[in-house]
Amino acid sequence: MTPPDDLLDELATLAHRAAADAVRLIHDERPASFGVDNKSSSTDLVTEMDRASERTIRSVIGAVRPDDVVIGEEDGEVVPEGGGSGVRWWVDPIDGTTNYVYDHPGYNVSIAAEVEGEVVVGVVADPTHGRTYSAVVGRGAVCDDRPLRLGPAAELSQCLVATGFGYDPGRRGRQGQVVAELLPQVRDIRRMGAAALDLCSVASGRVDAYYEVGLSMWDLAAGALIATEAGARAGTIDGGPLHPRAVLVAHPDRFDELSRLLVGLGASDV
Ligand code: LIP
Repeated sequence: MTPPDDLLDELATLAHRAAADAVRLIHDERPASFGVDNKSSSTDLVTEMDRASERTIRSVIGAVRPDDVVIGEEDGEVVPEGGGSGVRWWVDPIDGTTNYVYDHPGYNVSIAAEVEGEVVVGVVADPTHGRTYSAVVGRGAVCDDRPLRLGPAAELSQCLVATGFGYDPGRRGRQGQVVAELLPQVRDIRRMGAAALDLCSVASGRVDAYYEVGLSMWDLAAGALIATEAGARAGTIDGGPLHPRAVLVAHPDRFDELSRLLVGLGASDV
């Protein structure tokens, strides 16, 4: 059941404020240098700015809604005393950290609010392109103030498809083999290095579809709501309900055909 409008309004306002404060920190006030560490592999980066951004977001949310659960990429799940309010936040403080380290366009701040297990608000702030994508469940999706709505589906051979790769060298090799088989069958591939931006690119028609394996919910939650509120279908590569393990987001008229192709290429088995 959709939450009451006043709660949706409060969560949306808070998500926008937290994202704006985080963008100010990581982009507008970007320092000349900052600490960079590795996580799961030598190519899986985290910076002091990821951590500072998440602290900022947690502070903004906590000041207004101290009883909410916040799950962030860097500091994990923090459950307040008493077990929480039923509202849970998914936070990727810098989605596309490698892009951020190299100052390459496309890194973003991704914040989603979930009520009783349903994502109802999503904000993705993309400062290098000067855009903020957002959606509230049942109210559609926008890029800044411009409504987002998918147009007609492109033929599969004319689809521009975004994807991403994991950090494990072996998995990356297998994912590269899938791309090599896919490439001749679609218009082209885009690898933008940030899942939330890939999802918002489907919503805004900058790509026709996006698939990726091995995401986390904080990569996915906000962008998937924005894409579905813009008219896209979001699910797993094999056509199941949306799950971070193997994501496919595409025009509803092209989803099944692309799913069959990707399943046949072993895209979800890498
Ligand atoms: C990134 C994702 C991207 C994926 C990268 C990385 P992070 O998230 O947004 O789609 O391909 O490997 O996982 O780690 O930069 O927040």
